[in-house]
Amino acid sequence: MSKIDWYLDFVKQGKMPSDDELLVLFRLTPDAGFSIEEAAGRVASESSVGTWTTLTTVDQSTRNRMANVYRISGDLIYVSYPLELFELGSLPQLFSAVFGNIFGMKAVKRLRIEDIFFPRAYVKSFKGPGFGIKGVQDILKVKNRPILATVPKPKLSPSPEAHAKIAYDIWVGGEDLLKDDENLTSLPFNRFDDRVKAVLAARDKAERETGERKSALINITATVEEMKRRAKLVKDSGGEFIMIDILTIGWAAAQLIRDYAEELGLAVHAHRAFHAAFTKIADHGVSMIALSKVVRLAGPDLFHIGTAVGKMEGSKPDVMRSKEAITVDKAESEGIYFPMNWWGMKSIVPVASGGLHPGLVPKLLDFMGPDIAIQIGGGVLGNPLGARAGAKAVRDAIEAWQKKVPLKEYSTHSKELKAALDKWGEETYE
Ligand code: RUB
Ligand code: CA
Repeated sequence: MSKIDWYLDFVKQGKMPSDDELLVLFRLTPDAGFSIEEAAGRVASESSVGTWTTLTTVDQSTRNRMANVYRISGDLIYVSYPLELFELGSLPQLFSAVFGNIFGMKAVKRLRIEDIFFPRAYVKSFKGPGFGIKGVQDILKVKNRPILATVPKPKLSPSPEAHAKIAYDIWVGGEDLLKDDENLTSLPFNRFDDRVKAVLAARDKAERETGERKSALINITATVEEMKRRAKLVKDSGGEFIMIDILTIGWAAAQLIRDYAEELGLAVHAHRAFHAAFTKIADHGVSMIALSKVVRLAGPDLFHIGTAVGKMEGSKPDVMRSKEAITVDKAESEGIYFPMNWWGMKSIVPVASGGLHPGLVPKLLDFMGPDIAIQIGGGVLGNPLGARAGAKAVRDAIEAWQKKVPLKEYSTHSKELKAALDKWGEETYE
C-alpha cells in the first residue's frame, strides 16, 4: 500500500451514478506532475470524505459516501456525490463541499465548475422563487411584453429627491420598474429610509397619472438584521419588491431574506455583482450556468444573467443556458451539460442588463424572447431628450420589435427613439 493510494479509489470510470446523486461537471487542469486521474481523485476526495493520505479509520458507511469520478473526457471530469453528503436546504453547506477546498489544492492548476445536477430530493428541499415569472407579471400587470426597468445614473443619486425625480420621469415615460444600483444602499447623502419614502410617493403619483402599475426594486443590501428592518419598511411603505446583491450578502442571508420576503409578501430581485470574480475566467471558477442553478434554489424572483449584446461578458449560448436554468421545468441533456428536472419549482425572471440602449433591444429580444426583464440605465438617462423620453424610446423600441418594424422606420413616428438611435445607433459599447 503506498502512502497516498486512497485518491485513485475515488476514480471508478464507468460506475454510473444513480438518479438520486448530485453530479458536478468540472473542467480540470492538473498541476505539473499530476495526471488528470490523480488530480480528479483529489477533487472527488477533498469534496466528499477524503484527505491527503490513506486512513486506517474508514468504515464501510464512509466508503459508501465517497464521491466518484465516473467519467473523464479530455479536461472534463464528471463526479457523482451520494446525497447523504449534503445537508438538505442549505446552500452554505453545498458551497463548503463542492465549491470549497478543492479550488485551493496544489494538484489543481485550474478548476471550473461548468455544470451541476441536483437530484429530486435536493431540489425539493428548497422552496425556490415565491412569485416566479407569472407572479411578477401579475404584480406589474404586464403581459406579452418584456418587463422594463431603469437604474438611475449617476449610479449613486445625490439625494433621495433626485432619485425619486428620475423614478417619476422613467415611470411616466413607460418603464414598469425603478431599480436601485448595486452599491446604492444607505449612504450619507442618500439615506435608505428617506429614499423609500420619496420613491414610493413618486410611484403613487406616476400610477395615478398613467393608470399603469409601477413599482421599485429597492436595494436592502446590508447586514442581516438591517436588511430585515429595511424589507419591513418597504412593505409598510407600500412597496412590492426588495432587491439584494445575492452574492455579496452570502447564501445564508439570501435564503433568510427569501423566507422573510415571503412572510411579508414581497418579491425579491437579485443582482449578481461579484459573480465575475469567479465566472469570467473560462478555465477557472464557476460558470454562470452552474451559478444560475444555485440561485434558482436560493429563490429570488428576478436574476441578472447578462445580455450577450451589451457591455458585460457572456456569450449568447451561455446567456441562453443560464436563462434555461432559471426558467424551464425540464431541460434535456445538451452537449456537455446535464439534463435537469426542477420538479415544478417556479421560474425566475431573467434580467438582461448592462450597456443596453433602444438600438440593441430587437437584437436582444430576437434571441431571448419577450419573457424577460430589460434593465437599462445609461441607455435611458443618456437620451438627449431626457429621462422621460429615454424611457419612451425603450417602450417604442419594444413596440417596433413586436410589430416587426425596423427601428429606423419606427423612429419616424417617435422623436424619442430617433434621438436614441442618432446617439447610439444599433451598436454595442464596451
Ligand atoms: C446597468 C447596471 C447593472 C449592470 C450589472 O447599467 O447598472 O448593475 O447591468 O451587470 P447600464 P449584469 O444600463 O447603464 O449599463 O446585469 O451583467 O450583472
Ligand atoms: Ca449597476
